[in-house]
Amino acid sequence: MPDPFYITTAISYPNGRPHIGHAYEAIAADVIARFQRLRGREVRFQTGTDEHGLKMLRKAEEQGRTARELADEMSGYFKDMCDGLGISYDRFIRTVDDDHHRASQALWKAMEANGDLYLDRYEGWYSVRDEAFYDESELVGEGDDKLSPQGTPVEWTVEESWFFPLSNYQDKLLELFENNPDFLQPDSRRNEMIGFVSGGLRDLSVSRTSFDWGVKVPHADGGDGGHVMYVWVDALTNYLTGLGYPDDTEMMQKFWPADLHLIGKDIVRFHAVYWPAFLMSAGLPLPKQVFGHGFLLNRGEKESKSLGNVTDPMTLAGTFGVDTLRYFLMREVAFGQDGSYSPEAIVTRANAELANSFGNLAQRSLSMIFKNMDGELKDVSTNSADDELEELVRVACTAELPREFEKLNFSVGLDAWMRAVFACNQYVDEQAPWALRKDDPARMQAVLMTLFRCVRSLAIAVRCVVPTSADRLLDQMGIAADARDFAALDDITWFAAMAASGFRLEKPEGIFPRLDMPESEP
Ligand code: ME8
Repeated sequence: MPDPFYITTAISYPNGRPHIGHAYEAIAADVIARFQRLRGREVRFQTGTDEHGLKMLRKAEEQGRTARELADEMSGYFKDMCDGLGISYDRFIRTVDDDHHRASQALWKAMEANGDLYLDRYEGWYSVRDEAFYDESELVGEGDDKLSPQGTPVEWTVEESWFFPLSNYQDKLLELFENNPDFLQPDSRRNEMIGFVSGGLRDLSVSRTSFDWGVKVPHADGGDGGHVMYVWVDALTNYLTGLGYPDDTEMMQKFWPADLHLIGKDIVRFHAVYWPAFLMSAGLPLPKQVFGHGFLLNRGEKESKSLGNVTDPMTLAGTFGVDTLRYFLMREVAFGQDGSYSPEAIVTRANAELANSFGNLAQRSLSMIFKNMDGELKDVSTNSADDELEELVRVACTAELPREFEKLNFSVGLDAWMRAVFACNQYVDEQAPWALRKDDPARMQAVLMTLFRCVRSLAIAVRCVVPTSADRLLDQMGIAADARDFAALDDITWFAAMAASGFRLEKPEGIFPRLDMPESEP
């Protein structure tokens, strides 16, 4: 049995509705989860919302309601987005969940038992937008215009706080980055963090006393001593909560350490510095990989309310189709780098690759089998042109695409897949099966059966990216629901068995419609 696989996304702040960046991360994680399932691994996939902290509290106050009311409403939109985009999560966690409070307190106690928490007074800069403490030396700008390195406002904060001795972990973290380059990827983010940690680490304030919207700090007398945890302490713990930490040792043993924390580039510090330090302190193994993906921009610009260019991802999905959006995002952007989207880019890519290439290949192949062979499948002998094409498709679907997806190089993997689609279309044009119908029906059958087999392989390989469309196609082709994974692509007996089963294709229906540019900007 292949190893189980645990993947998580960041948990989003539900202080507003989800934006395209949230959709992008959820889709990428879902593609990975589905890909690993296709490889036969037992996958656990977690996403959710990060609901505590000052950012949520302030937003709720602005709106004249409680943080819990705001969280309940907004978290629902995030869950709806995931459901609408076909995100195959096993748990949608909310940090207000009871088991999450218990897990966070258990992690706290483990760090305390290791002698790693002490009480002191915090005096320094805090950015509510980033929920982050910054050192004076990291700030940009002067006087009242001081900003965090992320460009967000900071405020001077003074309060009693528990501290975590991050400085004690500096050498261990540097060792981790040096000895285990896979721990933090891509390399550019790793280098950035090596620089940050080498510059020296200050102890981290890990509790707050000026408000109470958070997980209560467990206190020896059973109270909280007036402290709630710093929101990032509880937020990061969500990855353990979902595995039943600390009680469910079986689940922890099976899925921890996580194989992959997929996050955006702006929160690498929390995942690659704070999180491993907390885990080391608590005596828990470290995640195998943190991957900081790039940002998605709207026509090259950051979306913001002031620019008026904020796009609801569900509107985009409604306009272009969920699978089209998923395909576009995975294909267009070199994963790890920033990328850009626009309606024109989505329409151009979808029409060129999904409608005109793969969709057209599937539709014309199945239509010809339906019309010229009464939908019957025949196990007839092939020639070298047929065998070469099948080999090319086999390599693309079972070697190139999986190799690249394993490295999270989605666009490169899809490029290999697309080249195989082009090769199939070229083969159709060269073999011209429609012209063989009268003079050489046996040859026509060989060509159409070759195409049937190739379309099946291509559909199975791309299922993790466009699950609904690929499954509709495979349904039409009569491919059993439990024979749509990479193991099925290695099976050499399936076609003979299917041809012998008496299966007949019905009149096929197109899977990927041609898109028109929407009249107004979605
Ligand atoms: O950071 N393109 O929440 P969040 C791509 N609650 N990804 C983007 C993006 C964009 N334009 N904008 C944001 C938080 N993201 C914390 C996480 S995890 C224990 C706690 C990504 O709602 C961002 O990098 O601000 C992050 O990975 C995720 O969306 C949620 O961001």
